[in-house]
Amino acid sequence: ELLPVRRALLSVSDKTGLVDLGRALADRGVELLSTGGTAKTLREAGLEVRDVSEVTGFPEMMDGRVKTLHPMVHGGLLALRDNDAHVAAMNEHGIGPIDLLVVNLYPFEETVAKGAEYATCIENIDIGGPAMIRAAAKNHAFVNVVVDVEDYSALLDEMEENYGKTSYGFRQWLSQIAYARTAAYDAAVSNWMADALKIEAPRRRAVAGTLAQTLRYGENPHQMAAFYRDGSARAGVATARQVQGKELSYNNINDTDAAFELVSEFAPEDGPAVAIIKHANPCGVARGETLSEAYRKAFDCDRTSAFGGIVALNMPLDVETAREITEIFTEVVIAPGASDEAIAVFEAKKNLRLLLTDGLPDPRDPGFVTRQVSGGMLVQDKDVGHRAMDDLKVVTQKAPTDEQMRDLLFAWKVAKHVKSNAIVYVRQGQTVGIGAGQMSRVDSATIAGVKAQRMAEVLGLLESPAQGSAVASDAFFPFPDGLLEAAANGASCVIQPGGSMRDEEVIKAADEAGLAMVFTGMRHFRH
Ligand code: 93A
Repeated sequence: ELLPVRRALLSVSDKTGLVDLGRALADRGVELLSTGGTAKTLREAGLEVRDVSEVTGFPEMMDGRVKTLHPMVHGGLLALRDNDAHVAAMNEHGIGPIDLLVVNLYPFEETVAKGAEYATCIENIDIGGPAMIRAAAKNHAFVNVVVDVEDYSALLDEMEENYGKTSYGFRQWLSQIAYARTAAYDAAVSNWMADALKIEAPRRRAVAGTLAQTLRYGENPHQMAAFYRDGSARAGVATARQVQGKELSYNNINDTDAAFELVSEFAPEDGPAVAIIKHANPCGVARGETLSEAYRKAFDCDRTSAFGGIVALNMPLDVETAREITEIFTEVVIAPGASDEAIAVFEAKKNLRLLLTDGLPDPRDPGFVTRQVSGGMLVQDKDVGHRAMDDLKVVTQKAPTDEQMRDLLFAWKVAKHVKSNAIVYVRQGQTVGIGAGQMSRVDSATIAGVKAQRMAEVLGLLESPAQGSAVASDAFFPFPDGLLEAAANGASCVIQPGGSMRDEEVIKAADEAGLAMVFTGMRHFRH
């Protein structure tokens, strides 16, 4: 699988590092082929180069639009070296194999960024370059393709390590990068045209993924929207079967995803769990002895908000839970399966959307999260951070009891799925107050307390269910005030990352308030 590099074709718009690369290759005895400007630069540096036009027998023509688009080039890139017919074709037509392609494309993105005119942008759409890149990348069994100046050194290192040869794994790695480049390039062209033509329909935009559904509208009715699948097999809203109900809306898809990702934090082996989501935040999460008990407890946390919510279950929907759910208006139910009787109960509610998946997603499966900002996007790892009992550090005089510990970990898992600043009160496997998305952590603690008070009123409880609760904070308390607010609302134990400059002050306040507190050493911001 180690193959020597004998012949290279270099055709680059950005000449950075070109001469050094050309010289290093020439020193290894690699024959260099090149297009006009690239050949000129190499020759001026005293290197020996063959013109592609000599190889093709055609001059570069039409302002360079046609220079490498020729069987002498593409045959050399695409021929399978271990295929008799391919080798015979090469011999018959005098096609020499090309083992290394170094291309960087016409600077289309830069040209657009400079505000160039339409015709100039069009001229900067590279055709021959991507054609060669895609050919070489397809034939990575034999061919190396480098599309980024940054990767010149990796190529030379690989050749250095292997006495002028490259490995199959290395060529595969280059190939993946190459296709990412051509995909991004064409996406840039399409999006530039969409802007130039003022095409707004999202279903015509080039994004990575396949169009799954053109949505009726986006977050609001005046916004157009579409749903793309990225091809991953993860159990979730993108791969679920819709058993019944109206078409999913943009907000449904977003909320259903939030609901299912949250409930999947609770392994079915540890018992039934239910999450109810409104506006991408949970308004109730609970465990129960049975699924219907878990649903009832999740619903009780905030009955008002649960109206029109999205319900996610960590185990197949049963008939009792189905009956409970249909007692109020619910937008979507998602579960890893359902019994026939449960499905029959839902049939009476024609609008209720029921989505069934094959199992739960693994909350620790790695992945990426992207977010659009003007002029680009942010990409980060999915938050797969996880804390178990052993990772927690007790920092107060009091240590949590076993029961408190269970509630703390439960609250911590929920807090990970609540928009920051997140404060979550939990008692006996049931959220009893959730404060989400506030700019101040103290306000989140207050709101969660108000929610708990309202739960007491709605259910006719004698005291706030936050009395004696476990409280989770998604990030550290920068001052004691947020913690004291939680204590005032009845919290008896606390889970939070720790790591504030004022940790000592906060710990002291916890001790004085008689709280047990544990540090996770890990934060779960979610914005
Ligand atoms: O105009 S093209 O689309 N037609 C081609 O046949 C072709 N072959 C290479 N552009 C083509 N190229 C591009 O020319 C390469 O992708 C590279 O960006 C550039 C290098 O040209 P030069 O060597 O003349 O500077």
